[in-house]
Amino acid sequence: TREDFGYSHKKYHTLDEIYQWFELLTKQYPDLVSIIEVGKTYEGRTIKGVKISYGSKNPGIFIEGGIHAREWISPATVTYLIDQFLTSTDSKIRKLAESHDWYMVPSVNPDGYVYTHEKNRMWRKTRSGSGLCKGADANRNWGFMWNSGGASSIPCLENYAGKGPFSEIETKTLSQYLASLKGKLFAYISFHSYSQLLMFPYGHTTKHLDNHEEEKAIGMKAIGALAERYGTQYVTGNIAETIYVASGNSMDWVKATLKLPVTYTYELRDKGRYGFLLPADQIIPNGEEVMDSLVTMFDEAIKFGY
Ligand code: PAY
Ligand code: ZN
Repeated sequence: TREDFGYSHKKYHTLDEIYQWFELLTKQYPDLVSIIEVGKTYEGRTIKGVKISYGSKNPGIFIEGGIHAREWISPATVTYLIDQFLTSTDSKIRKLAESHDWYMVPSVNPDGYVYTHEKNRMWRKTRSGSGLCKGADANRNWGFMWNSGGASSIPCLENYAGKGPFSEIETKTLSQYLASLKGKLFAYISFHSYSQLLMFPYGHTTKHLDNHEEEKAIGMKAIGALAERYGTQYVTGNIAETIYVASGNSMDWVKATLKLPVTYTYELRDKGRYGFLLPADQIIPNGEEVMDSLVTMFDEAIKFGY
């Protein structure tokens, strides 16, 4: 971690700070890091991430953070991972970093994230619309089995699915970017909080996927590795059986449309003591244990030929 470089993992950062740090990274690592623009927002911001690539044509992994604005540990985890992939001297992390192309986006809902910093810390949704209740749940708005359970048609509710599939410019533009990567990606990871779960699709149904057993087996190994460092206990399983039915989420669309074999949604720390307000001194330990789990996840994925 590089406090000398103006970016500390001991505190949560604003969107501007994250984007400024990206610019520094492209200057410090011009051969490895490029800024990617993966979408637009209702209020006119750009959804930005970084691509980290140590070689050409490595298998691609997309990392989604911050789809829910108040889940601050999610963007913080993604920026921690970016830093580690560039600076870690641990041989397992180096191998993981250097053998993949990483598309890493800490906040896919920047309007919401800014709103949690400036107006309402507990905001979850996007900021679209002009009615009494603004925004849609960006994790209920994707165009696969849209609004078919665990989502709402009522704009004032937290899980409002939006006016229609991809009514939100954030999900629409991000999905177009993802579709443009077809053939390059084999894995998609999204970070939420809280509950300490490692979930895989589907969310709209409890029916098992073709590779349910494989995702479950990889998930079990990954949460075992996660627990080793600090004893943090996770549970793994599909979204609908592990937390609740949730349709129109990003992961279901990715699974159904891009047909990637490795797809996981983390519900990060904690289990409710602090909930969305996880203290900043947990960013690093949380990041360390998540990295441990990713090392194992992708070691295991190879064993299944993924
Ligand atoms: O795709 O991860 C999914 C569905 C489950 C999450 C969701 O509702 O989108 C679970 C919740 C979340 O991270 O947003 C859990 C948190 C604690 C909440 O707000 O209920
Ligand atoms: Zn969430």
